[in-house]
Amino acid sequence: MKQLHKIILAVSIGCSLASVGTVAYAQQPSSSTNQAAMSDGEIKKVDKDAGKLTIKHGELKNLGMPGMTMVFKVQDPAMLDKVKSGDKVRFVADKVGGALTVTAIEAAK
Ligand SMILES: [Cu+2]
Repeated sequence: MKQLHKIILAVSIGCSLASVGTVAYAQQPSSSTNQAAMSDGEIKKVDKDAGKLTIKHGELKNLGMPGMTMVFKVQDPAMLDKVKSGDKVRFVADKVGGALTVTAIEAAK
């Protein structure tokens, strides 16, 4: 169990580094493949007990989903501390183990 925790920590550090790269890209006017994967959304609810976010999202092209308000799991519980209800965000959602999961999230500018 402790081993698993270490792996999760390592993965989330990797994610943080990846999002730093994304922020650097965001300052350039031209789009990149990195940017294309991110979708716009607005946080409607943060459920720390369940590890879930309710997001009003725009089209999710990678999932073939139109805009709607729905609940997502988060890949990393630390994401729940980064956002609050009403925040405008850019995020990446993907199917992880059959569940729609936020795999990256950042504040929208
Ligand atoms: Cu949806």
